[in-house]
Amino acid sequence: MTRRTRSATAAASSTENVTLSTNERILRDCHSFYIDEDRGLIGIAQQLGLTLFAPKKKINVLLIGNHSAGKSSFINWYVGEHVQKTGVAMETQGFTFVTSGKKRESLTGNATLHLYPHFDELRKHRGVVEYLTTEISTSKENKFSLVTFVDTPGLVDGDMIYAFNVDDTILWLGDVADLIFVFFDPIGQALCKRTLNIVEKLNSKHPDRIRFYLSKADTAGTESDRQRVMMQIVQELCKRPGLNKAAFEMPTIYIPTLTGKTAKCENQLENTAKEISKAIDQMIQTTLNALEKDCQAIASLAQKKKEKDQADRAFNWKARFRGLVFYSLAFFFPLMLLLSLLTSGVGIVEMLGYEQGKEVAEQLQNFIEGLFGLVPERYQVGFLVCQAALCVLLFLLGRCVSKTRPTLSKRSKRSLEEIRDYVEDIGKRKKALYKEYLEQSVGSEFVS
Ligand SMILES: Nc1nc2c(ncn2[C@@H]2O[C@H](COP(=O)(O)OP(=O)(O)OP(=O)(O)O)[C@@H](O)[C@H]2O)c(=O)[nH]1
Ligand SMILES: [Mg+2]
Repeated sequence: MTRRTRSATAAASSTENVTLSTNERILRDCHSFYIDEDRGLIGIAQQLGLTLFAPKKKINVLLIGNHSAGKSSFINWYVGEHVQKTGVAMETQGFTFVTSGKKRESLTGNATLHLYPHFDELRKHRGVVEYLTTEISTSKENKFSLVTFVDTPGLVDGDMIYAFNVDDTILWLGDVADLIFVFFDPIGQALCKRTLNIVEKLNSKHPDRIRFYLSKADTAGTESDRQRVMMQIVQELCKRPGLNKAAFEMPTIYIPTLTGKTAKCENQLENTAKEISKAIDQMIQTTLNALEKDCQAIASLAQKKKEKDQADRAFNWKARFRGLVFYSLAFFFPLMLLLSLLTSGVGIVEMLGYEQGKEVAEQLQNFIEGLFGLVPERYQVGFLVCQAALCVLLFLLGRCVSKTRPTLSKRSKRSLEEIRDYVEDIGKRKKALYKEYLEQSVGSEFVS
């Protein structure tokens, strides 16, 4: 990277820093710790045989409900922009991701899956990609910059034919969603069997993610009408064993700008924004905690690898020693034999005229002769064969016990130390990020 491009990137990132909220910056920093090209935690962990995943930068909010329940209108309200088409007709025919970005743009299915590779599994749901779009908005309204809404087609019973398996796709999206908003409107109520079936399944799998709302509550009529509608919905829900839960809550919501006359009932629309904020806070804490855990896991793996290398080195020393013992034993007898031949048969020592050597040679010869003398003459050939076999056996055993384990090069050891220092440094930066995050809610004087 040239100096000019580097300074341009730095300038761009500092301008970005100014426009980003603290939470966005925390999540962006955490994300970059993982995916950094040179020193990303994902790459480092991979070297150590550990698989890590980059943390999310946004939460996914899945919206489901009967046709015309007000799902798309709710997204438009939260985003503060008319991103999604709304109307009494079946407006949303496929799945739409509504997310924030630098430029207002609409993406097709394939581009959407490039943007969200973790949604790639949607390809397995036949027909979905053709009905998948992404709407990018520049809005900074509410906490939209940290949310991706997933708008779904309105659910209806009967002859309606979807171009894909809508039930399975929604169930799959429920698995990857952080929040699932279920909208029941006073007209559709909870009478759509398809909606109830899906909600029941989602609720059995992710009861903590589901939130029920009575949408378009302003159209419910008088207070007593609204209560009757509520009762009917709750009754329908309670018929299902999977939805028959205690402390059932269903805030009433409506979009103020869409009400004809002044609505008479209480609007708990802010509850939705609060739920989204809570889920974002949860995600930030989970991300920071995961960062700490992942750094610890990497440091401990690096340490273990170092300890293993030390143990391997100690093992190798022992193996070499064991090998030496066995090889010495294996070569002892043939060496004796050779020396005896050299000293007696050829008489090299005498030839060379070494007086002291001659003495040693004589002793050696006596020893060998003594050794052979122990064996009766008729067994001496057999004894020699046995000795040869023993020699081969000891040699093979020596090879076996002297096998060494591979050890780390100096460079690899240094790189392990660097990894440990690096994750320690990230740990410190994570502490600073946590502090920043907590300071937003409790103030700097309470955070140590
Ligand atoms: N009075 C009133 N009308 C609403 C409210 N929310 C939505 N609407 C209207 O209800 C109709 C349907 O709204 P949509 O947002 O398109 O509903 P949807 O659930 O996305 O519908 P599908 O995409 O067809 O499933 C539109 O005409 C909206 O203007 C509300 O809170 N109060
Ligand atoms: Mg819609």
